[in-house]
Amino acid sequence: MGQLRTICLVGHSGCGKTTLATALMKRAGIKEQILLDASQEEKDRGYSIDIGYGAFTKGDTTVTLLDTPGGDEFIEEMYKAVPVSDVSLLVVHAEKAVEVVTERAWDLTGAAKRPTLVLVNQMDRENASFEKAIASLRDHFEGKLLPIQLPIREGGAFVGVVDLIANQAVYFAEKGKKAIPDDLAGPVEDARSSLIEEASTMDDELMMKFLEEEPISTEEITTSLSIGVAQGELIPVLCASGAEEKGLDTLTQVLTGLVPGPALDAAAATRAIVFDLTNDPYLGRLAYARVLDGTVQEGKSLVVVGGGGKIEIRDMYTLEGTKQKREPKAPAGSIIAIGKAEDLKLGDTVATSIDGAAFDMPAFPQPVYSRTIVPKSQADVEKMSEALREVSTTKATIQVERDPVTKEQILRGMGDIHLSVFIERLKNRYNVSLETHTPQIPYKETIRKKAEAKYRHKKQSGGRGQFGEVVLRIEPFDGEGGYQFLDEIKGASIPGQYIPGVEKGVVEAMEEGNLAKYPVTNVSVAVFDGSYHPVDSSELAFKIAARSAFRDAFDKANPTLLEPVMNVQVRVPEEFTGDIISDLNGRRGRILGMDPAGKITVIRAEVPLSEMMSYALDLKSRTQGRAVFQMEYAKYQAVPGNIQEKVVAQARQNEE
Ligand SMILES: Nc1nc2c(ncn2[C@@H]2O[C@H](COP(=O)(O)OP(=O)(O)OP(=O)(O)O)[C@@H](O)[C@H]2O)c(=O)[nH]1
Ligand SMILES: [Mg+2]
Repeated sequence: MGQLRTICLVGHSGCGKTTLATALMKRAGIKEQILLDASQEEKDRGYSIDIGYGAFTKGDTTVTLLDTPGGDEFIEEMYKAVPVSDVSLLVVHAEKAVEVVTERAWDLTGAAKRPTLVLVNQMDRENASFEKAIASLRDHFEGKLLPIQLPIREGGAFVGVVDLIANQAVYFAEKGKKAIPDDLAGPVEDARSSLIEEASTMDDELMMKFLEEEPISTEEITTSLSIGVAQGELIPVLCASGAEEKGLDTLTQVLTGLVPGPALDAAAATRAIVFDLTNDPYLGRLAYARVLDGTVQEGKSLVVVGGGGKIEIRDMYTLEGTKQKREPKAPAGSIIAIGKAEDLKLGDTVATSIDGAAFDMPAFPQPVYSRTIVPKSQADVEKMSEALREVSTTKATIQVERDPVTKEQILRGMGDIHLSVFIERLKNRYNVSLETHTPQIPYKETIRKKAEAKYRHKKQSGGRGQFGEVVLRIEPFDGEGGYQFLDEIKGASIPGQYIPGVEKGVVEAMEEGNLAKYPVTNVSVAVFDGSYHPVDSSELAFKIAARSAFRDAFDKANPTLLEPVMNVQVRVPEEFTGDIISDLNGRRGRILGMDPAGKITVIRAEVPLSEMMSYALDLKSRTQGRAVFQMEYAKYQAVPGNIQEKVVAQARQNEE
């Protein structure tokens, strides 16, 4: 059986990953149409949105490519692809060098100490510079970046590369020509000796030879380098042009030769990790998985580790070019797509036994941008929830939620482009049209002091009347659940059977609020007196009385608006720290701390949610996309008086 390699392409949007992956497959002899950016939204926009899957075979090695999008709002795809790849191919634009997502990709691949290769791509461009790209990489990143090639340019054209390991040139147009151009002799010698020096740190024998200046063979360098790559210690740097299909054969050789294959056991108990879900237009829901151990077979069933259900493997696919083909048997190291597996979730480990070891995927970033979504027509209302569910289960950073306070349907994502793309997808695939607007803030109401009120509900017009009188006291309450109800009736001023009615009335009044129609919280309510009528009293009458009594007491208890406050963490390059802090202050933020981490500062703050609604967009424009942030709900806190006045006035206006 042949070898398997899984390679993820990561890097900033526009560096040429999709073009490169397409060219690699084409050169490897894939005859059928290759289409990585296959979805309608990708075709319309001209960039990648989902992981693109493709595979080709070179010699006895089958290479599966995972082409990730480089747009920062689509970052989750990188979180899916990197952990299941044998090597990350970090692609860098030869004119632009290190960009924002290059940094993000570096963190994600490097943090895991995984094998990584860097490719300086688009070397055909007029102002392409391998040297500048390397300098930029070294400036940004700590790590042993080792050029294993140097580009050969003639009259501005990219015509070949010097293979520093073999110490010979490769010309794209002339097979067999191997002479290193004279003007490169010096740079080649320098680059080659640092390459050998670094490689020799991986192997004592080679180190001796290096120190004694003995001749060193291509094989010896290759062996030591691949040890360094396997450990994530050495990071080879190559150059190519995907669009002009230059440097791709050597790249493929390195990817299949230098990069270590998976040390996996095809005979062991079966285990696979589900790292991506898609809705294929022809095949329906597909769960992409990497086989970790053993062999996955059609017709056999697996279980979800940790207690999920049984999964029948009915339709299984691997890739040939970008086409799925049925595959009855996939050994460890394979990337497979499991069809008709509606029950599988992102991050599920499936195995022969429920006690199999779970494969831990890194935690996905949390969505930081929210919009309220409203169906455009009645027909959209009916299709919306199904469509939203289909789309959101495939994406960890797209979440749909109904806000319990405002009752709005909220779509969360990473930014405005991200949400627009998925709203387009809902239209294209499910014919659902949605409008979006800024979500309402889920304010709450509370009181600042103790108050009492009495309310008598009495109706005696024909037939049976209604009667109930409630006297209650409310006061601020910090205990669990934000609410407590006390029955302090002594004697029988309100008979026990009506007390549940009283509580229902209180709860209803609390849900409705009485300041700006937001729910009331942090209140203790004690009913301590009242009166009843032997014939006309009922649970309903007491409910009505209690509701009004609560409202009256609430109005007297110095009612206050509370707003949600978020725990915010911003990671910024240090030069933006001052600017970002003063901006957070301007958003009524409270800075909790600053942790410098290399060239990055992590700022921690508490900021009201109402000030964060467009932060994802504002932060990006303030820092040219170089800062990222996370936020999560922290607590509710009193709104300043002037803002409370505005919110209350707005609520009154809405009511009219
Ligand atoms: N001159 C030149 N242009 C290239 C090369 N590779 C890609 N391009 C162009 O650069 C643009 C972006 O290429 P893509 O391959 O879509 O870039 P990507 O990295 O996949 O971008 P995302 O999917 O957004 O991450 C396209 O217009 C390509 O034609 C190259 O090697 N040389
Ligand atoms: Mg792409």
